[in-house]
Amino acid sequence: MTEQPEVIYLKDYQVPSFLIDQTELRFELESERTIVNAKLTMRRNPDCQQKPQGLELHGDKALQLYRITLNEQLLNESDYQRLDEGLQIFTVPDAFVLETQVEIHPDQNTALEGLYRSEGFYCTQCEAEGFRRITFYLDRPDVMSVFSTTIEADKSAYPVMLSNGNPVATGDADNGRHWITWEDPHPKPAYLFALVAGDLKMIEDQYTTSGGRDVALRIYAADKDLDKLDYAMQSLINAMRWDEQVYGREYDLDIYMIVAVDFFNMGAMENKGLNVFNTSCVLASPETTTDAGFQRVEGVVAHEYFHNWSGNRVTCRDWFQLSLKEGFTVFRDAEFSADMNSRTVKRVENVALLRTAQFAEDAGPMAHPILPASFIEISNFYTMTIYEKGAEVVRMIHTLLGAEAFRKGSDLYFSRHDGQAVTTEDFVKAMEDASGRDLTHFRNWYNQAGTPVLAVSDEFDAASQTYRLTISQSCPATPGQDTKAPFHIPVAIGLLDSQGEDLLLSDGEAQITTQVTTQVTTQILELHETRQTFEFSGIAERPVPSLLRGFSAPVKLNYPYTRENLTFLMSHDSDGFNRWEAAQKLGVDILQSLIKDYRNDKKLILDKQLAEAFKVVLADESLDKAMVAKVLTLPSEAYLSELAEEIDVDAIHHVRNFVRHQLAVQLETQLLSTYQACTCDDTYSPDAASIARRALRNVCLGYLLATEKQEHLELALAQFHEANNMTDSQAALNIVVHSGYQKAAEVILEQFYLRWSHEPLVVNQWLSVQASNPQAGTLSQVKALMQHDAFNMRNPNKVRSLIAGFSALNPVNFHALDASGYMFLADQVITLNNLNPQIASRLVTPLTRWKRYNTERQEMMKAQLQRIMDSGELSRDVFEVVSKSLA
Ligand code: B3K
Ligand code: ZN
Repeated sequence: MTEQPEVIYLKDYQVPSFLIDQTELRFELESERTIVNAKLTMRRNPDCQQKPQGLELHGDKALQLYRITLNEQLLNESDYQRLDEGLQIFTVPDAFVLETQVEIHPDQNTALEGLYRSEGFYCTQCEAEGFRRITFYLDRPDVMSVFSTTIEADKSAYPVMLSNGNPVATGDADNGRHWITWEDPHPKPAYLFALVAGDLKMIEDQYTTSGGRDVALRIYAADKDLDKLDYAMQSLINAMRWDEQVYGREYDLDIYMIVAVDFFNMGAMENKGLNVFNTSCVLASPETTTDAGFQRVEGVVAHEYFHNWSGNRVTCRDWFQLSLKEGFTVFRDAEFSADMNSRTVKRVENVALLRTAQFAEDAGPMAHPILPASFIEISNFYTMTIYEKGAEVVRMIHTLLGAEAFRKGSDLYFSRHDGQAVTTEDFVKAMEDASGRDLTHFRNWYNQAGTPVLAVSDEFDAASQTYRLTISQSCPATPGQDTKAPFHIPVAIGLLDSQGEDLLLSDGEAQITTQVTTQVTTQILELHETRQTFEFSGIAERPVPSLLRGFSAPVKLNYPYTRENLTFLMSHDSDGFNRWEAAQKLGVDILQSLIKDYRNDKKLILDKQLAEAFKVVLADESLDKAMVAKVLTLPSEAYLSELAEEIDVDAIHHVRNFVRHQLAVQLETQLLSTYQACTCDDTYSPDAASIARRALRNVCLGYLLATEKQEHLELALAQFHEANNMTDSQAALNIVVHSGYQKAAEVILEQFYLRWSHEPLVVNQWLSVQASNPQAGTLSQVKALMQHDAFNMRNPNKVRSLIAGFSALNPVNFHALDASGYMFLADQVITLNNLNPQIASRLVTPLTRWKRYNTERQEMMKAQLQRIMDSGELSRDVFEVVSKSLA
């Protein structure tokens, strides 16, 4: 049994007793070990009331301590002691220089935290608490220090050696070695430290900031990937310009570096001046990268760049404040992507993600507010809630204040707190101070978990020409929070007349009163109470309400729309997001009633309205093709599951396939002509219009194969063979494999692998196409693939593609009634718990949602969670997730 790990509480926060003004590091990279010398210039923190006699530093158990000196005096063993996860020095003066020397083993580091090796390169990952695996330190974000870093290594194996800031000196050493010193003038917490060394190649560009600073931009990668860096460079330049224009933020060093590594626990890391990226978020080429991949590169490059202000210049006081930098930065990168591409498409994609993954998290055992009150392992809190819901909360502030006041607020926040480690409260306060708005009630979003549910009803009084909307809010209980106070929710609405035109509404006041200043077509209703009625006068006929336009708040909204209302909104709503939303709602309504029929053994008959609505959309050439593709895509199995009271995996899968088949048969001609109309031989370009065309074409292809006609299989195979880009060839591969054409699938899977076996990122796609295959027999295929050369349990990208591809993206197979999927996942979690706890604990997620299934599945899922629990010494990461989900 695992010893009960300690729970850390926000309420216990105390300022650090000591500060580190200067940090001088020296790394000697040797083949079997690395020696780390740290020289810390320290003093007591004047803001700390206590004056402890001694000093406690963080430090991992695995650090091999060679020596410590205090003000150049060698300490002996009676002067200090090793703690479980640190070092205590019994007596220190008010100001002193502490030097330590330790040995570490990057080549044995499979957790990929601290200093480790990725395919021959050295690299680091320090957020959140990885720096303590490198040396003894005050590894907390409110201790900010100026860093100087010297790296020494073999010159031929490690010609490139990088760290934060600017290079200031370099030279040769004995035995074919060389060294370099980097200095970062900006004080920073240790989590932003980075070191990279290896035989890296780079591309270089240059950017001049609006203030006139010339910045060298360098993107480093392995030689073979050098031709896949241009898109990241262009994205970086676009992001730098955008942040100047939209937020008035300029870059603050002479050099900005990005390094691509293959072994990485997440997407990328915003280390000051030296971002380290998962190759999956930086490499892009038409032959190897899908449209989604290109957009991911653009978004992640921008996200990490934006952190330079929202995260680095102004950082977090403690890790409970994580959403301060992550929620805000996600909001910033989403707006950037919206400006670079199609705003509505970007919003639809974000909301789809939020509503499946984040809503599910908020309804599960790990539910937490965006400002959590406690944690066991902070790595478990890099969640959809902190990131995506955190971004929605910032977006709501933007909606409530308006763009101009929001910008004043962000300017005030950055200037007031530059160089500081602050809290979400400081952010909200700056927004209040700059705008004059009172956000007292709004703060509930920071402390309460769970997804609010809005129930909307309306009445129309023809005699007085009055229309009333009544909105009630509630929020389900979450762990540790049985009841919730009402939230302050901005609900953007419009009212449509019978011609589909927007009615003019008054701006500003929630309650429409006599004084009408300006008239708008979208009004923000501010909901504060459990139940509120909003009245609109001068309304001549009963309108159709368009509710929660642009998804103005992260809530579930229920209004008794008829199917006619929804098809009407699909074609008339002036809000692009809500046109899509109407299609989703229509799809959900139809699918849910068919699921009920299926479970009652009734014959399935598809309501004609769906095909008719789709036909209209397919015929309308004025529509954005990307939106047509989105509208034609039925609500996902994941979304239907999230909405279900009790998830019936098989019913959802069967019914959704049935509807797809019916639609395909009924719309075959239109689908085929749209498919052909979207065909294009131009050279690949990842611009919005081309992406839209490919998206629509591939949605049509998917439907066409659902007709089960041989001629359409031929079409898909032709696309697979002739495509000049990865988007089209991978889409064809995916469709053929998932449609159950087993023979054809085997052939093209083999061809695909032979063609791309030298491109790890493409091979990852190949793994995930197979892992997510809903056809029977996938689990044994996945097990076989684990033995394949293409798989490596130590590489998180491989694990995500194959194992999470199966457990998270293949519900019918994962939830097989013989428990084989559950047992398989538990086995992998137990193995990974030792190798890479962060990846292991992410992988458990599908099992933690057991309460959502029927008793039979519940028992089987719990049994596997229990088996993980009993499997021996668990990491804090896995322990926290498993114990909370069994509680
Ligand atoms: N800040 C990093 C995430 C670090 C995760 C540490 N377990 C990437 C990002 O959000 O930009
Ligand atoms: Zn981030």
